[in-house]
Amino acid sequence: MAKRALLSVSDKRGIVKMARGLVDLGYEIISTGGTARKLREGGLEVIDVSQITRFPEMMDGRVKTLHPAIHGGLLALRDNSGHMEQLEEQGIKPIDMVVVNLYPFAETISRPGVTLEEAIENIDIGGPSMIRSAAKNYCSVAVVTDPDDYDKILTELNENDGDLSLKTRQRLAVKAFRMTAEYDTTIFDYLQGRNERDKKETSKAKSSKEEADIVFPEVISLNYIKKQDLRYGENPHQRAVFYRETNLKEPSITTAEKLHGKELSFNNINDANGALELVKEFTDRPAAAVIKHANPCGMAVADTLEEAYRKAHAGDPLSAFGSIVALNREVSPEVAREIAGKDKFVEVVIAPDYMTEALEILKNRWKNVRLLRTGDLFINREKPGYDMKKVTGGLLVQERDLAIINEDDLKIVTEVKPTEGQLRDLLFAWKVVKHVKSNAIVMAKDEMVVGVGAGQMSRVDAMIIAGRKSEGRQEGGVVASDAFFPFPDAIEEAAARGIKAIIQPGGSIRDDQVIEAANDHKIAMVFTGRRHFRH
Ligand code: 93A
Repeated sequence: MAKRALLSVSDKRGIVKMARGLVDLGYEIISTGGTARKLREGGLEVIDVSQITRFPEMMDGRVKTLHPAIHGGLLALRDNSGHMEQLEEQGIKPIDMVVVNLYPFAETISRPGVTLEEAIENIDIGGPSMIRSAAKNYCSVAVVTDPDDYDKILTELNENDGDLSLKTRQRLAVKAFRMTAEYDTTIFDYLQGRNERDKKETSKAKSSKEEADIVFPEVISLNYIKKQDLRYGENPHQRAVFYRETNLKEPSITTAEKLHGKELSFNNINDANGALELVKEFTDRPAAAVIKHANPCGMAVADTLEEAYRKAHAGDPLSAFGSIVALNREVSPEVAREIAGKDKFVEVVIAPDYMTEALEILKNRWKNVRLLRTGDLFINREKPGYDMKKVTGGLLVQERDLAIINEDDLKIVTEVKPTEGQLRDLLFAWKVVKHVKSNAIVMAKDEMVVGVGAGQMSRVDAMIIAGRKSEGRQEGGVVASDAFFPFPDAIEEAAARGIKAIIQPGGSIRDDQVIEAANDHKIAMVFTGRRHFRH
């Protein structure tokens, strides 16, 4: 009996050549309206789906292939005599291959001004159904969903007497299920986003301070798709893979495009993520972050990106060797020259974009440096997604820490008030300290980080380390502490270093002693009422 292939494609690229290849191998071709027309124009003989189903294509094509004559032919187990007898009884012939791609939903919704009706009409039902039927029965049926695979498939069919190996069919099935999962996720995202918009339009507009809606599902299911294999994990003896979250619509380390350099490692990705998330916090000024082991060792904002990077590097030049650099503006040749300076070594640069000459400078300086482009940076505060932390046998899930404060949220608790320059530096340091592992202390001066104490088990140690890092440069500067001071000892340390203002959440039972120590040393202190642990 001749083999049968069902071809039904919206993207008609390469379909005539594919069909001709199948016909040459002795396949009969079954096809839907537009695809059949295209194939006939290409001079091929085609059986219409309506001949198989004995039903016309109905309701503007909404129902064309949704029929037992199609799905029976796809789903019947060839080695199950019961299944095969039932096919015979109903006069259904097996279908050995489907070549299907879907209504272009993603393209449709990305068109400006698209209506809900247009979007809904582009939700493909029959296509995914055939793809899933064929993929479920991959032991006997081949499912081809990607026009880029046609040539490879034809080659294998020709080498193999018109058959594909079981391994190939399985690979195609996996690809197919991945594709339909992504397709449905796009629909889900779009409709959910619309529902949220509709809700907002009918109710009062939300103030920017109000938090985004967040749903914690009862069961966490497939929202991650494999992006790439990694050479290894945090250490060479750990195997590892990088997954992409399908729901997040925001520039991130997962959407960044690699323009140059070696493969990204597990640690590169983690560090570049930390660097990028930090500079994303600063939209109104050019900002540069220098990251080592997921903690900032340098960070600055300035009037120009070049100046911001220069200050960020100067924050801790020793630690900056082998760092990951993130920038929140396009990289100019001047900035590239500054990054590529003598005695410097950078592992990764991540930025919204690069001027051509800037790219050349960095590529020529280091053959292996990874250069990543993100496009314009923003934080999607409406749909920020989750933050997750793996524990053995479980998963902790929380909202992302996107809290922001401004001057009005601060409570001055000391006799001395911060000056305007100190206030600016306090708010700057507060944004940075959120991105430092706890216990965290950031010393800053003139919108530049001069010392960081990260990941300490006691706050006073974090202060001592930040002080040592900023030796001689912190005089007259400010301190940010990610959580309250349990004792006044860290204030004494800050005072000994010439610190003039401190920002911290407050809320310790010894706040009065802490404030008293600040008053004694003429240090201005402000409370934020909110802490930023990060572990
Ligand atoms: O509207 S549908 O969901 N109903 C169906 O029964 C059906 N069968 C195939 N869409 C359906 N298709 C899709 O039509 C395929 O997935 C393919 O994208 C498209 C091909 O239509 P045509 O051959 O008429 O261009």
